[in-house]
Amino acid sequence: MTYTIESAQNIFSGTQIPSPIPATIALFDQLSVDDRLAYLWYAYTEMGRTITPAAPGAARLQLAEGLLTQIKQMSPEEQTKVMRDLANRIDTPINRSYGFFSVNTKLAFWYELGELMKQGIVAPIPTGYQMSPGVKVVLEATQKLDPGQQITVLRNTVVDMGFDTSDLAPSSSRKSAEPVFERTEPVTTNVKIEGINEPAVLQYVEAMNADNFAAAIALFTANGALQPPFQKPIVGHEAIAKYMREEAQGLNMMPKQGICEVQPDGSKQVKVTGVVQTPWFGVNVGMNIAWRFLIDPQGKIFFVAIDMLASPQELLNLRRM
Ligand code: EQ3
Repeated sequence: MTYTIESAQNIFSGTQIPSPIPATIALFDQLSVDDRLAYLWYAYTEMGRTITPAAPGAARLQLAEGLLTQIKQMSPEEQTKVMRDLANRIDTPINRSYGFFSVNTKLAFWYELGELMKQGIVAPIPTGYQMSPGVKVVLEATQKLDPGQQITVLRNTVVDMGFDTSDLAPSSSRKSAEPVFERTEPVTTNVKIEGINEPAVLQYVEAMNADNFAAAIALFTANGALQPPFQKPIVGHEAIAKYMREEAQGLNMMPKQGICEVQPDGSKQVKVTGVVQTPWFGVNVGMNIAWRFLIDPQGKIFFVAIDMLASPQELLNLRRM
């Protein structure tokens, strides 16, 4: 074998031009805790004038029910403290519970808190709060992003809140099944990608668009890896399957074009660009994405990286570099 995960990470390295998303999150991270919460409030409500997320289903909200009930019963001061603690990522029992939530349950939890804030059941941004110049800078940076990038900033800041439980073993009571996202759009089958006829790539998209993760996983080598945007590779069938169940449900992948280069050892390097929709925003927000696949000589996926493109022009950038 002439490739490793490290070498695979560098295929089509020209795709990885600096994204404005981590830069915006770095600005956000420099804000004080009240400014971070206020930024999220303004960014979310501003975005909500054009696009709003779909309400999370009852099954998903049920996973956050315990925390939400506790918070509803608190005084406004205590509620504000809980939100500050979450944004400060300190070690508290509530922050640990939140830390064990899946990405989509964290989003559902904040969705519901936002609704409760609007209804006056949970404390809003403190009255008299004065927006600092720092918040204005991050809001302006956010306004320059396209909608797909804006929702990625919101998602990633929400995911990073609470206590980091990655080094803690979840108790068995915390291993709740991930509720499904109901698909409202018909599933795209018979995928066609201009310039690509590699079966593993076409079958990958078909399986993912049907939430058939077993079929998608079967396309990977046993030591294969999937690298989500801005993350390290997730290696092996079991880890990839867990990740897909938690984070890839209900996605609508619309790859458009690609290139495939056969290497001397028979492996193939494939780059595909296109648009992905999340069930949270459906057809209203498209994210411009590149997939970089390394297919082994037997036609199995050894590696796939998913990159958020810096601009729509990058959709047409299939150059090697
Ligand atoms: C209440 C309020 C407003 C104020 C308070 O002060 C603080 C907070 C946090 C508040 C609430 C904020 C809320 C409710 C934010 C909600 C944000 C949402 C719902 C964001 C959702 C974003 C979803 C995204 C960006 C999904 C992206 C998915 C991608 C790119 C999938 C890629 C994949 C592909 C294409 C594959 O092939 C393999 C799998 C993989 C998942 C990697």
